[in-house]
Amino acid sequence: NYFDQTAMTASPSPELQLAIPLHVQYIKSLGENKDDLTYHLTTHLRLNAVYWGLTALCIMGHKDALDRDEMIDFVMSCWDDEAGAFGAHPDHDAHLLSTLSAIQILVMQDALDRIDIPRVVKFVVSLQQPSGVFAGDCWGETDTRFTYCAVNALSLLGQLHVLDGEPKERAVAYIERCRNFDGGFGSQIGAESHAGQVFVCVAALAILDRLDVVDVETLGWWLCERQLPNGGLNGRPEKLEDVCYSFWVLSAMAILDKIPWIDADKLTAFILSAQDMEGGGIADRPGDMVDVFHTHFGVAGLSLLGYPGLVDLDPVYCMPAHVIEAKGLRKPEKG
Ligand code: GRG
Ligand code: ZN
Repeated sequence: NYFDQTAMTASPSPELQLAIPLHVQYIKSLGENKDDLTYHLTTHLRLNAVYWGLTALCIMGHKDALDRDEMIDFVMSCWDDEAGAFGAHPDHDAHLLSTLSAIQILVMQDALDRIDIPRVVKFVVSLQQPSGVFAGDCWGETDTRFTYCAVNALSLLGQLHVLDGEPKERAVAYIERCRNFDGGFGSQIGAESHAGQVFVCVAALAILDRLDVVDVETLGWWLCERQLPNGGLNGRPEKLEDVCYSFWVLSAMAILDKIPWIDADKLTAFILSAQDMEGGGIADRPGDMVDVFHTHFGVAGLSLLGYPGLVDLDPVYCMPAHVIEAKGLRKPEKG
């Protein structure tokens, strides 16, 4: 009939591709609307956003799109000399989240020599609580996110050995107590499983070489259940899909060697459909406003899926695999 014929003769719509030049331009534009990159980054992006932007550029093979010296100067301007670590903005108090971002940026820019490593190590170690979990800063909020930040930062600094023995045992024991019946992990003991917390706990255990704590089959099942009929992933049952879970969920699956349990083609199509094909950038879901966070985690997810032309991402450190490999920190995947 007529409809079948048109369906057969209509030219297929060109398959959506990753618009790398547009996304590079979008990330550059975040720092270029004012003469001074530093000014703009302080007011609009903060230190973690510089890490997201730089990592996305590295994965897309355009690391040099942002000026290296300006970026390093900005990172150093976030140093909190009283605490001995980095804040999110110049004149902000030091925090583990921003300290990890600073270290990740300096590692990617091969500028770790700018850091007073013993002071940062002292700051990180001082935040471990008697239960084993880490606080984010001197005000004491605790979360398994901060344990990940602490062990990632120490590992990148080549100082993970400072946790050897009882501090490491306590850190692992706390994460183990956050494991739930569904194999997932929460932010605190008794908190519900959430894909973001699953990532931080599994990645921290990978760095600490204690993946034996993970119930791989149960968690692998919970993680692949995050895929919805539209191809996108949610962060926990009954919630909406969101591009950033392409990283939080997939990275944990990569560490556990369960990526084949996801429908990669459908997830790839979902991430690509959340691109802004005019202004560049990726949103949390199709039609929403783009931001650098979802641009980074969308590109990161595509890299984990083996999207052609992208640099491999290390799922544990969320940095280019060749950078982690060069530091001798690349973990073999768990079989
Ligand atoms: C170096 C990659 C890297 C991370 C640093 C900050 C951090 C360590 C990890 C964050 C992990 C995390 C908790 C991510 C989840 C973020 C997110 C999308 C939270 C949204 O939660 P809800 O409850 O949304 O607002 P849902 O999707 O559940 O409705
Ligand atoms: Zn999101």
